[in-house]
Amino acid sequence: MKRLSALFWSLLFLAVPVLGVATFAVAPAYDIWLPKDVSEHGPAVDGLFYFILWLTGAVFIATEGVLFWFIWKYDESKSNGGVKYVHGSHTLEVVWTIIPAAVLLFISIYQMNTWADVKMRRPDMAPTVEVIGRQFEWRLRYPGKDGMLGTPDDLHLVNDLHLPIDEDVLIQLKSMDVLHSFFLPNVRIKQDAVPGMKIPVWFKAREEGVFDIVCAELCGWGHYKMKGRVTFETRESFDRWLEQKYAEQEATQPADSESAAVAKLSPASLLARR
Ligand SMILES: [Cu+2]
Repeated sequence: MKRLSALFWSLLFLAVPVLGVATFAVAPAYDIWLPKDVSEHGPAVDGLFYFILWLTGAVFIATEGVLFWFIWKYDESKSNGGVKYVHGSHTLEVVWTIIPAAVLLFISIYQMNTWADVKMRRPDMAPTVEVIGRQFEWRLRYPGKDGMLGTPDDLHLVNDLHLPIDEDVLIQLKSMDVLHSFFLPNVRIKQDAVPGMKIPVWFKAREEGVFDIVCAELCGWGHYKMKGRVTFETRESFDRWLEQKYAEQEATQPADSESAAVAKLSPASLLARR
């Protein structure tokens, strides 16, 4: 009976690494693995992800294997008498403190270049578009004909982001209310939108397509529906699209240019345009 119980518990613990590894192995076949990447820096980010996954995976399998082996080998039925208590091993503790510390130090140095590319080496250019998180939508503002944000000729849109491929794009990210997280899984971009801050986000998309914009921060009751869409397209069709949206917006403006400017700035007109 005791032998049976040892068998049960050791196999149960062995099932954790076996099923865990199996899940990872079949995930790509069921299309629940990383989403398609179409960005320039994506391979570097994915490379880091896989490196850390393999490293932690190996440690996970080793520790789970040891756990299984100890439960299997040292079960009570095979015990010959009392338990011997030991005080611990100073050497062992030093070793298993220094090894993880060294590994963490290595990872922090190894990832620095990728981090700098994604978060520090900002391209020297004016923002392509301003993205404003708001419960529960993504508001977009493109600079108008004057190429400057914050002027009366800005183009206002909601949830329908378009960006050109094969060139750097710079997004100015803001939040109108609470913390949101601007997540573009297909270009490996995730950045918190923080109230009161203008945060630059940049990347280069390399393929055309329509992908999701997701909010990755639980931002309120409607968080689940805070979904937009990003369309990556060639420069020519991006310019054509901008032109068309601009004309659509102009068509809905009052004829008088001064009242048009005022209307664009008032919150009531922003709401009306939704
Ligand atoms: Cu949100």
